[in-house]
Amino acid sequence: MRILLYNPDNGVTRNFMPHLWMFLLQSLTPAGHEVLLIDGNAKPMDEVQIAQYVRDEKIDLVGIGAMTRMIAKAYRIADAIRATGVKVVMGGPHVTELADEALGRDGGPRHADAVALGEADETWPKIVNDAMRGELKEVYAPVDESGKERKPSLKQYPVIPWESIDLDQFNLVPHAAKAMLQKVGEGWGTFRIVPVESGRGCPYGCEFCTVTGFFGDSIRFRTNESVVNELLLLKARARKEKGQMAVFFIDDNFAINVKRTKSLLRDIIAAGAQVHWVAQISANLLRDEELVDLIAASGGKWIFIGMESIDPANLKDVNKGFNKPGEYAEVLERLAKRNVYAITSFIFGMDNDTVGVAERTLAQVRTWPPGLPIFGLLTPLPGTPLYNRLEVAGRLTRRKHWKEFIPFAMAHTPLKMSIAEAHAEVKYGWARAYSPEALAAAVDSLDDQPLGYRVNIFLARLCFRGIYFPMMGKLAWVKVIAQNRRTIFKLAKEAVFGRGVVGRSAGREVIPDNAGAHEAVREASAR
Ligand code: B12
Ligand code: SF4
Repeated sequence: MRILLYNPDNGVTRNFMPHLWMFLLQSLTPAGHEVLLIDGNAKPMDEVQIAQYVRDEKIDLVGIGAMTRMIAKAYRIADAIRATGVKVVMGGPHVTELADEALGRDGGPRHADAVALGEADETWPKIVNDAMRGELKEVYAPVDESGKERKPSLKQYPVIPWESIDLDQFNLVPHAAKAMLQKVGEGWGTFRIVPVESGRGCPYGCEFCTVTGFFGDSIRFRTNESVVNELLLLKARARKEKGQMAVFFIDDNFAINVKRTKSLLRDIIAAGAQVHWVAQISANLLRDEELVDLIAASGGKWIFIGMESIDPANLKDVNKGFNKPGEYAEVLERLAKRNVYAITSFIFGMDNDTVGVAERTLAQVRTWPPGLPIFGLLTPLPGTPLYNRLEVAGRLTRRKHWKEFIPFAMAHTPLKMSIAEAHAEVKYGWARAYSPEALAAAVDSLDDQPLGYRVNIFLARLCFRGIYFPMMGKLAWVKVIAQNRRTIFKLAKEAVFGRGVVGRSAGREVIPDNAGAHEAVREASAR
């Protein structure tokens, strides 16, 4: 069969990284089938185009995976494909929780011929074989022979053939610049961020998160050897094509078992398998100095920390009391000392939030080493304890918010402010944290570091700005470059002429109170 695996775009920003499930299922497909991959973020297609593609390419089976926020698009694409007579299987966190919705058993229209519940590592080969025989079932659950739920072990992890997979659609370097950039340094003709998992599961059970329910609270790991070999494969490919390969360890909590993480990082160093990497680690696990040393030595550059709130009452409400806002600064300093920086994620609209929460949060952020703060709204995802609590309390304002996805929009009423006020807080957070002045201050706060670090923080901030202020067209980029021309000029001057007299500035990011932020706020209001 010719099988297409498709991941819809989220309709707002382009993902910087492809989705692991596609490569994983491709590697787990029984021999004798051809598997094509399309990530809608890299190759946007509408319903008419996908239907045409399926016909032109003579596709026999389509697999679609989607998070809740892309499910409406996923259903539309599935409908268009099914209308051509080709069967559609859906999987991923959303349909696992709401299989009846996808199968049209909840009174609504049917979108999928079959649904794979939970982790599909072991069910995917069965699905392909059943489809081949024309005996596709409606629901595939990861169970053992006696019908008991079984979480796949990661000890026999498949080898993803990174050396030969077509990764053209995932190159972050513009096509026009490829040939020229191949000659720069070790080569920058391609730059890709590739998802790699080293383990699954998180026992913490935060109220808003689907992970503990989906992957279970039993944590499973790949062998160090299999992870190290994967990194070596990625490095070899980057070298061969005169490009760069960075890795996002997508484990929910990369250091959930600190002993194991240290042993993996040591093995990576010993094998010379270091690549630049990003991972998600909760703040409580970053108290360990030796772990942070190993993170830096093994290539760790950015750590994503789900801080969520600076208010302990909020954290307790969502079962994340293990986060201690009092130690955030210390944790971030510990990382920054090794030139590792943090993506700090905050959620507004929590039950104890009041108007002004964004400014209170930013006041703390400004005292920390420069990083990439991101702001979202508390979102009741189906199947989470949060969803159930809000439903029982009658607080959901859009019970099926995923049917009409709106970015940065609440689906329930917060307790101590209105929905509109919560939206305004998020807007304020993004506008202030990513204003030209804030970007300049972040760069200046690294004045005692080599140019590369300052360019890195500047570029990363520009890209992250696009999460809230989508920069999809050339015009949007021109505008943002013009707004940040002073910082760009300063960095360019230093690159050409070297550095003059440099004095370390205030040490940390100090953002002028009002200057310039108005411009960004105006832009935010215009969205
Ligand atoms: C990496 C990641 C991201 C990346 C982007 C995704 C990417 N390019 O990889 C980044 C960091 C950008 C991101 C952002 C967000 N993420 Co995210 N992310 C993850 C994370 C940590 C890993 C995903 C992964 O690769 N897992 C490993 C693979 C193997 O698992 P899997 O994808 O579930 O696939 C398995 C099964 O689901 C199934 N399967 C999946 N698809 C299909 C399709 C078919 C046909 C079949 C048969 C089977 C199948 O088989 C696979 C193998 O077992 C997950 C948590 C997690 N551990 O999964 C959250 C997760 C997916 N994210 C989540 C959320 C909420 C978000 C955000 C909306 C957060 C926010 N508020 O901004 C954003 C939005 C992203 C966007 N662009 O729209 C939620 C989604 C819950 C939901 N119901 O939708 C998750 C589950 C985490 C959570 N807190 O609950 N995320
Ligand atoms: S620590 Fe992260 S992955 Fe684990 S339950 Fe909490 S939010 Fe989810």
